[in-house]
Amino acid sequence: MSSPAIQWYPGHIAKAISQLREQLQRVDVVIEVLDARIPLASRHPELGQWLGEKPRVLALNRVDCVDPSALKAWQDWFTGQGIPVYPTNGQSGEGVNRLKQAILQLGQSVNARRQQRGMRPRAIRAVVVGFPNVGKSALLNRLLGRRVAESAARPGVTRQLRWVRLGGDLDLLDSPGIIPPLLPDQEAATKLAICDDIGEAAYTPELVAAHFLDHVRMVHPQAEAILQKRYGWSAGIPTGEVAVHELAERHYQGDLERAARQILNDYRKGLLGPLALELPSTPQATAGPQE
Ligand SMILES: Nc1nc2c(ncn2[C@@H]2O[C@H](COP(=O)(O)OP(=O)(O)OP(=O)(O)O)[C@@H](O)[C@H]2O)c(=O)[nH]1
Ligand SMILES: [Mg+2]
Repeated sequence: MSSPAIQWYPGHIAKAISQLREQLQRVDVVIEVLDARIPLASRHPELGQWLGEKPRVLALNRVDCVDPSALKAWQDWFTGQGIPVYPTNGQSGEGVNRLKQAILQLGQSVNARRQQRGMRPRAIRAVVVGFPNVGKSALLNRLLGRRVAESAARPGVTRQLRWVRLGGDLDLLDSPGIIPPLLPDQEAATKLAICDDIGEAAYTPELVAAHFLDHVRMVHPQAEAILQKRYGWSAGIPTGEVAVHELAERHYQGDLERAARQILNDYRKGLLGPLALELPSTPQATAGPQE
């Protein structure tokens, strides 16, 4: 039996997209925030078209969740395409100063033009844009050095666009996570589910956790020992599905959903180590659970 496809498009997202496109006229610089574990799956395919020539920087957030070699590979990959990329940690603030300098630098031309016209300089206006739960609001707080926007570990926290103006050199617009109405690439959609970058109502945790285990065992063979130790699995568990069943039987009276949630939450909290789910040089496609 095949499972329903992963789709998640709550009403506030459609509204946010139209408001965002309106507000873009008022913005000098766009900060596109990606999840460093899945930089391709967490990239909005239409954003480039909406932005046109608008200056933008890319924040590769959650750097603590990927190993340094994966981070380097992605930095090289984006830089090779002429896209300035800044690795950040919205929680600790790592990398945020460099990001801020890049934003101010890109916005400089605004004040140069104003000066030519005899006008006083004004704060640079930037917006944080990206998929749900990638850390946009956390980054905004770090960029402003104050906790002004709500930021929490679930997708869909920010519901409305909101300008934050603190009278400094940077005005920031926080925006709700956006996502396309349809996710034709279900492999990518599964990665969004694994990373908690899409609403929980959109997927079945058992299928997603099983797929996560299969994927990790394939691309990170060194994680096998960590998984065995944490979950008490013996060597030779054939598939992720069997592994989820095994954990459910042993710890959760056969409750597959609870076992699956434990595995996914462990990964999301970094308890399984830093594990990138996408690398620029490896094939992205493996069979997802929805196929
Ligand atoms: N480990 C880690 N956690 C982070 C990082 N940046 C943000 N977080 C956490 O991720 C969670 C989501 O952050 P938010 O700032 O609410 O994300 P958002 O993109 O604004 O989410 P929505 O408003 O729901 O779209 C929070 O618990 C943050 O503390 C990071 O770089 N590393
Ligand atoms: Mg937010």
